Amino acid sequence: MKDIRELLDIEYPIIQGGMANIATHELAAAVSNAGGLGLIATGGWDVKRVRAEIRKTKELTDKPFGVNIMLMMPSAEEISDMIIEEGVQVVTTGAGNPGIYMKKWKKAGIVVIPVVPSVAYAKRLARSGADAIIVEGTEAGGHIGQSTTFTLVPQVCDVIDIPVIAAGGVADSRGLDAAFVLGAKGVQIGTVLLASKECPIHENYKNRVVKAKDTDTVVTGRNTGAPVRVIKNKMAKKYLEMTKYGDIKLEELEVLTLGSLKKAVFEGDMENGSIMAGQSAGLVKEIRTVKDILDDIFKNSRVYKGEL
Ligand code: TUI
Repeated sequence: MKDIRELLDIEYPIIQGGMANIATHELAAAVSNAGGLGLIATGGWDVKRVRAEIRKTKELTDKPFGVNIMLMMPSAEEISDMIIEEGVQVVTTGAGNPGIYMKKWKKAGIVVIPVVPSVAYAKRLARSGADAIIVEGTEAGGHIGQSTTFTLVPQVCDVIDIPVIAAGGVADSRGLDAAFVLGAKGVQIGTVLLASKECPIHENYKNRVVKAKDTDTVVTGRNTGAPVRVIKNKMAKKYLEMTKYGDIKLEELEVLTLGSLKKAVFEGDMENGSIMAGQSAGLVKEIRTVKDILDDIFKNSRVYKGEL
């Protein structure tokens, strides 16, 4: 099986999560320049904005980077063509089935890595020609599935023969080691990067992640089919109240979710904003540079020191 560092032409087997409104060219370029795979998010953006982000990233790094396509977005199809025009080398997908785009991306030589929350989706997408699979446990921030990273990663490793990348709960070298022991060949990180100097979010958001305890996140929308993990606040309580009876439309929730995410990201509104973050927020203790975060994860890894 191909090493994902070789597959992606990167130094560390660490991929950045495609966080909507957060994973801009600044963050993507910083992660790629630090030796991981940076990603530009697309959630909430139109094709023009994503193209501009791709071009700015190319100016900031000559290392490989990718685009994460949030498949629930109306602009997903247009973006799926634009990334071919722009010569993007890697695509990760989330919140849906990328099957219909797979053929044209593969034909264009793009490395395709879907994010999935279950064994069934992992199997289906491996069969459709994915190059690797990101298996995301329910510890992750944002839109999530039900199973934990600890149980999901080995179950997926047992049934597919392409590299598995673990996501959800990884914020340090112990997380990377645990993922590798479970059979993963790489990790995706998001929450720990929220608390990075280069992350273009409001300082209040970064500080809230640093302050978070183990029990500070909550999952909204479990009963509506769109579960989203956020840090508990007034907004999360309101959201839980609104979705109590599961009779609200998914589209309405999407607008509410992305709108309130912007409040947290740009205005630093920690009461009415949606502060998406994973359970690993409890592990994040300070704001560091992206390079310090990646060096720390990789260089302290016992797997890479040959101790495990
Ligand atoms: O996509 C994510 N995380 C996200 S997306 C996001 S923005 C958002 N906007 C509005 C409402 C909700 C979220 C914030 N965080 N992670 C990857 C992920 N993919 N998690 C779960 C899935 C998933 C779900 C269903 C993947 C495939 C899938 O298949 C469904 C199908 O129909 O095939």
